[in-house]
Amino acid sequence: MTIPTHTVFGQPIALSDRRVAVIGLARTGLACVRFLVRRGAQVIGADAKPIDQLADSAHEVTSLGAEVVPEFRELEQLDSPDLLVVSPGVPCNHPALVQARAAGIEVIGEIELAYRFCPTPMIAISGTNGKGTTTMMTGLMLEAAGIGNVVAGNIGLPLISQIDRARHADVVVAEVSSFQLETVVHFRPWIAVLLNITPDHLDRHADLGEYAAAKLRLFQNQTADDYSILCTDDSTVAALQEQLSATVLAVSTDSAVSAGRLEDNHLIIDAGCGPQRLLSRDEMPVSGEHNITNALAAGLAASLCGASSEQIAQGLRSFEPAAHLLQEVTCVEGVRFIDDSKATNTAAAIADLSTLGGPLLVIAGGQGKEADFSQFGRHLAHWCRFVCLIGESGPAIEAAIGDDVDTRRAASMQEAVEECYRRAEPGDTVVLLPGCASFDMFEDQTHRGEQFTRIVREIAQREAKPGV
Ligand code: UMA
Repeated sequence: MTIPTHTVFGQPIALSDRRVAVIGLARTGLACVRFLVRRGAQVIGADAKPIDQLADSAHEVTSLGAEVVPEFRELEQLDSPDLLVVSPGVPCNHPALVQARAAGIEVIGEIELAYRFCPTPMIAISGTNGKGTTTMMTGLMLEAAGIGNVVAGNIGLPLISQIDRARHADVVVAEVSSFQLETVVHFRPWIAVLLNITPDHLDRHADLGEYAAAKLRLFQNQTADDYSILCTDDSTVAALQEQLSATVLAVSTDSAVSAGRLEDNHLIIDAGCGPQRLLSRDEMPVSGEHNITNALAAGLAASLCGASSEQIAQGLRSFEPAAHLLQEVTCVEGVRFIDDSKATNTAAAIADLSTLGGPLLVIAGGQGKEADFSQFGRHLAHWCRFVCLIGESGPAIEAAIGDDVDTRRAASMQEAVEECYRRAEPGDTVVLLPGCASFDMFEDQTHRGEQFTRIVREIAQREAKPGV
């Protein structure tokens, strides 16, 4: 199997001397402004924030010769743009986007812009959980095979920022979120990977159906020349098998016939050239059943690019879990502290609870995204002997846990960590496992994990100097 030479389908976007408005001026928006200015567009950078909160980004935008529109709400603030490029955090039903579409102005997301200029075929990886891990694993497998690749997207590195670099690569590996998929048009990945669809972001998407529909845009332009890798242990993903135009490769740890499967406790992949054994599940560099699925999906994608089983296994062995994902911080007086700040929805948090096993002392809660907490509450009650609740969703999660487990609410991360440590005994594990987004109390999930880690390290220092 080899990487095809075809790259982009769909009309090229003319940029030179066209007025292009970029909506949102954080990581994605700034990367778009830089890209568009380099291509000769007249760029306007717009953001809902007032100018004093846009200090650094506004400075960069103006120094690039582009205009800045702060406090952006309405299309008329943009002075007749030809094209709008939208950041993932800007909802599709934003009034200005609705007005632009009604006025016949093209509205696309950053992923569509990146796709239209992408010089290589693309592997796009999505799913509610595990997409970042699978994206990283795929990159490492390609690396081990000497296949030039660029890894970017929702992992924190805007895809558009890497498109010029991709000229020297064979393939681009992109983590794509539902927010990013909502605004694609011609986007057609050569390989599309869908891991799972469970309730998340229900504050942005009207319901699970709308969220799933966004994820399905991954496949909408694929043809028989492309591949769809589906993790069919998820029933919503399994139901897609008959509907797609591309060649489907299924991954399942429960089925003996899937293209990605477990046999005698070994990870096996067959991308069309016969079964290949990767490694045994005991050799996996990360724990958790879901990571076997992630590794099989990544292995199939790498195999389609021409990587051998030895190279795929070598890449997988070199995988190290990302920060804030079941990451051990330290052990204080026999109490283990684990940072799982990236468990930002209940499905991820439930999977991680069973990976960790109990009994645990857990810090849970945050911005609830209108999730149903009943299952999360039942799992917390099963695995925990104490749950400290933070953030907006604290009361709802506490109600879902019921009376069988001790709970307490804390107003800050400091209070939550101190409370867990006060109650913990040697041999116990304290986990930051929010099951929620972070934006009610923190800048983002990384900031939340960093605060937890800092407080734990301060406790460790304090305990190392008794009497101080
Ligand atoms: N803004 C407006 N108007 C609005 C909404 C936002 O002007 O109506 C402005 C904000 O004031 C802010 C900017 O838009 O200045 C924020 O844009 P953004 O939210 O798109 O943030 P970026 O920093 O560009 O980060 C985005 C992704 N963020 C979201 O999807 C919310 C990052 O994913 C991604 O890593 C980054 O692009 C690079 O691709 C984060 C995320 O939480 C990690 N993703 C969700 C997830 O993984 O579950 C989908």
